[in-house]
Amino acid sequence: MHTVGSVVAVVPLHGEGILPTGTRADVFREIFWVFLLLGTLVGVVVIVYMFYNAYKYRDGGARAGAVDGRERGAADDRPTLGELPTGGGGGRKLFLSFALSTVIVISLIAWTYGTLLYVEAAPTEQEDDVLEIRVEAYQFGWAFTYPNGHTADGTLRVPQGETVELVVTSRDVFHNFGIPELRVKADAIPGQTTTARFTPSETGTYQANCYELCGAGHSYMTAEVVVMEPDDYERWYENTASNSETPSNATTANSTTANASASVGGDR
Ligand SMILES: [Cu+2]
Repeated sequence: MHTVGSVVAVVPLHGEGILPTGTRADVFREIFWVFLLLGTLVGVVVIVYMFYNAYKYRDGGARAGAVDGRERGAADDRPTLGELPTGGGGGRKLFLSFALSTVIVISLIAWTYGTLLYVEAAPTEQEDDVLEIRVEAYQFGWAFTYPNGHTADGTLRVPQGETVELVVTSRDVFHNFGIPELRVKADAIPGQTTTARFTPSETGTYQANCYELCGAGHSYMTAEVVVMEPDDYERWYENTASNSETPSNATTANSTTANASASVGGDR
């Protein structure tokens, strides 16, 4: 049983640095906040500066006198009609804004890239500690196969706090398995497998969707993801042996789960 804390502990390199730590969900949350805060900051600076200039160079009603250039008063640096504004300061402002933008953009690229390298990095846990579940997409649903051969259609059960590795593939066309709340997403491609790891930190029921337009039933192609207390999960798992769960409403479920069992047998 591994907690989020132990995952962080084995990655000391990122412990005190600027790169995020924790599960995928934590990392993506941090990226989201950094981009939101920086974007808001830049937006506020640009908009405040725009209003400042709009106010500073507002029409004071002295337009008629400004035509001959002699009565321009306080706003002496105001461009006249037809004159291109220089920006003032001998290009200093232009240089400063370019330099600042470059620094911000390059740091963001470097930081995001480093962060994604961390997310995509080789697993930090031993293979034995990972619960591997095979996910098979079909038009239009999901079949999950557990290490003991148990197959469930439409419901994925995982224990809280344990690292789960999804091995995702498809029986027919391209699909994409995603659980937005857990920040998990993986392509489901026929003839290939894609893996995705996650460590659910809270129990609850989440929804998985298909994220690759795959036909008329695409928008109904959902699955339930139940994150259970580890003890509850163990108890449930003990009883699964190799019998299969079938959804109550789908008429095609029997044939599809039969296919799942057959293909799993062949693959292993
Ligand atoms: Cu699909």
